[in-house]
Amino acid sequence: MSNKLVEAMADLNEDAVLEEVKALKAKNVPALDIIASLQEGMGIVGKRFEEKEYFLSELIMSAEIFNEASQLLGGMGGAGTASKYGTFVMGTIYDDIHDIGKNIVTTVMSSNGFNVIDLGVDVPTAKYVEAIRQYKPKVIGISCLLTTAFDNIKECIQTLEKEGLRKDVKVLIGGGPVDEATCKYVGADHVCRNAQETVEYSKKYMGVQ
Ligand code: B12
Repeated sequence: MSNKLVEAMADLNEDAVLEEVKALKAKNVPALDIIASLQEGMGIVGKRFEEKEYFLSELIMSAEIFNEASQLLGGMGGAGTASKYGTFVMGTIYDDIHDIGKNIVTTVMSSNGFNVIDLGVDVPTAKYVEAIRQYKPKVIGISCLLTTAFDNIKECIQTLEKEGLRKDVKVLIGGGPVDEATCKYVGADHVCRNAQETVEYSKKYMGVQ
């Protein structure tokens, strides 16, 4: 973890963030480790927002800085784009438009050989149902950053059950406030803290190691 990068991200110091990302890249620090520091910084941004030290404009700024920094990281060091594993369907649940974490997960999954179908943000249940019928994935991912949208994930998973699709698909969830208790509450299979964990669990569920 680069404390310098965590602090620069938390302070929304754009120049310092970009400079430090370039410096870490030059030292061959893996892209996912750099992302972990940026993610930690974003957590502090969130806390400052909660404590009313930051406002919506700062949240927007943090997203812009994060996106610029991840552009410097390019493909995030995967194993190439040829699809050697199964299909992974991913989206951010409806009422939620946070997509930075989702985009990292989809990029890393596809660069690790998964065929990724990205449904975007604010995804209604019907779109998950349609995608599961069409692409027949063994694993799907639902991203959620808002506690107020937990019930939406629950509704989505219950609908998959009603439609007879749940037994054939593992449901991974993730996003800042999501934890084991959320996983139990919404009826998902597993919660992943980062993209690498998502790759590992997906390989396991898809029967490849
Ligand atoms: C940036 C940001 C925004 C940006 C988002 C821009 C974008 N394009 O995504 C903007 C400004 C749009 C925004 C808006 C809002 N936000 Co906001 N936002 C954030 C912030 C600061 C960072 C989120 C982020 O990108 N983190 C970095 C990424 C890399 O981390 P991550 O998403 O967790 O993803 C990683 C893992 O979790 C995992 N992962 C993520 N998804 C998935 C999915 C699967 C399947 C798997 C396996 C893994 C996985 O892998 C990722 C990579 O490691 C968070 C603070 C926080 N602590 O998260 C608040 C936060 C999420 N926002 C919050 C709020 C309240 C809002 C607003 C309601 C504010 C408002 N008053 O309007 C709106 C809601 C808009 C909406 N309807 O969705 C609250 C939510 C509180 C709560 N308890 O629900 C937070 C927690 C801030 C806070 N502490 O108060 N926000």
